[in-house]
Amino acid sequence: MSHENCLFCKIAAGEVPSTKVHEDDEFLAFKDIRPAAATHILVIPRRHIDTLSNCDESDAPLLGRMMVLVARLADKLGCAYTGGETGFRTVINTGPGGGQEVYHLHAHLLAGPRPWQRMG
Ligand code: DGP
Repeated sequence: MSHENCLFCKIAAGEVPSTKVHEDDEFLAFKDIRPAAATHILVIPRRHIDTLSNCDESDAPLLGRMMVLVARLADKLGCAYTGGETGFRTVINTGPGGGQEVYHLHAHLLAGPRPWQRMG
């Protein structure tokens, strides 16, 4: 998918609305429109990278900073691992076989009960 038609590029540019939880010069984090857990945030680089499989060594610093940001956001959102039963999941779906729907690199930050665990 080209940069011009990329949904997450449009979200990063503010052309498509989102519920932001963080933004800086390099990254944006916003709530997933289809939450699969009580906390479900997407962390994206502003720069268009389609998929993790197309990253190389030159992307390593960005990927490292992205993972550190995920951890800092987990702190901020109150779901960091601080002992006991606390903690969160980080998922990067890659390609159709990995369930990737949006071809702009993003990390899912998920924490808390899944919707079906909160029912009843
Ligand atoms: P993935 O399968 O890893 O490509 O996940 C893409 C996620 O993006 C999926 O959980 C739903 C979310 N999503 C799709 N469209 C939108 C949108 O317009 N806004 C927001 N906030 N999230 C979206």
